[in-house]
Parts: sequence; structure tokens; C-alpha cells
Amino acid sequence: MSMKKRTAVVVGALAAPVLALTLPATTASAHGWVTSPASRQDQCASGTVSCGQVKYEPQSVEGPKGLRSCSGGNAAFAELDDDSKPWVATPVGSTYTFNWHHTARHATSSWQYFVGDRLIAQFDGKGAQPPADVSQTVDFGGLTGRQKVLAVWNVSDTGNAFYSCIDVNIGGTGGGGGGQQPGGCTAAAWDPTRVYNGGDTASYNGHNWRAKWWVSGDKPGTTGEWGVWEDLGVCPS
Ligand SMILES: [Cu+2]
Repeated sequence: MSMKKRTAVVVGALAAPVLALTLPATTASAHGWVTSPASRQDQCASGTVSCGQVKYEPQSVEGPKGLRSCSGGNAAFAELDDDSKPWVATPVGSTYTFNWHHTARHATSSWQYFVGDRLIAQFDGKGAQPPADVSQTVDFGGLTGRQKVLAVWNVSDTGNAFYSCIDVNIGGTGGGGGGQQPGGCTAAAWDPTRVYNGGDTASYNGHNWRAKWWVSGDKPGTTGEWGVWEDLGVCPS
């Protein structure tokens, strides 16, 4: 554990009782979304695509279980269902690792991945509380080209689920897995073993990134808006 991480844990432990007192008991305001490959609500939050309210709360796309919609049936987030918006498709290979960030770690029955009505992957949550960050490797089952993946996080102790749509280009430029460098990226591909200092750049998931301070091992795009990696935007193609 790095010194920064240890500090963050201590701060989190001190802040937790305060949050417990200030949030209403019935709150359902903080939950989770797919941060990489960048989901539609993540592209809203990062400013890659201009959006309304969802840009402030990419974690809030919650609806009853069993839907097949990017917005989870929320009228306020209907733009997530709009395929004509300039969503950036991440180039991927035949499999790819998806990362969920859970801002509230609700006990989980499963995570599911759909393309259309086809279930392409499912992960059992065993009714347990998941870690804040979960990585799942999805096999696209032979699908190719541009596809819209609907990732669903089924909470086990409520009737609800969280919805996150991710646009991917299977077999597209730079495909073959995480960390490969798409054609237009100017920075060298992100290296999980390298130490980056503030100002260093790397490319990852079709974006260029700049480290704000010392970092090693933390993937660009998983540390959040206030995290160490600044998103410099999509690499020009
Ligand atoms: Cu929640």
C-alpha cells in the first residue's frame, strides 16, 4: 500500500461516521457505474460528451431490475439512450476487462452484460458486499464491430439495479486488450509497472492521460475526477 493510499484510508475512516449522520437513512443517492471502458455516463462526467444532470451523478443510473435500457428508465437521464450522441467507442479485442466503481457498496446478486437481448457475461455477487472497485473480464462471444454493451449491477437487498451502457468497437484499431495503444494516441501506452511523476503522460483506453502527481499501478480512468490521472481526452484518429 502506498503512503497516499494509507492516508486516504485513514481519512475515509474518520469521515465515515460523519457521512452516516448526515445522509438520510433511506438514501439511494450513491451507487456505481462502469468507469472503463468509459461508459456513456462516464463520458458525460468527464465532459467527453455534453450531457445534463447525469454528468454530476454518473453513479445514479438506477431502475427496477430487468430493464434493457441505458438510462434505467429515468426520464432525467434519457439522453443515455440516445445512440445518435457522439459516444466514443473504445477499441477492444475479443475479450476486455470492465471496471465498476461502486460509490456505495450494496450487497450484490450479480453483474450482467448484455448486447441487445443476448446475455454475454454474468458474474455472481453471492449476496455479498463488493469492493469499491470490481474488474470483470468479458468475452464478447464472437461479436465484432461497433456494439453497445449494457452492464447491469443487480443489488441483492432491493428490487433495483444500476445500468451502464458502454460503446465498444470489437476488433477495432488498438484492440486485443487493455493498455494497447490506439493509432492516434501521442503518449506511450500506459505501463502498470512504471512509476509516473506529475506531468507524465500515457495513453490508455483510447484517451491520453496526464499524471497530476506520483502514481504507480493505478489505471487511468479508475481514479475518478479528483484522482491522480487527468483525462486529456480521446486520442485523435
Ligand atoms: Cu446506492
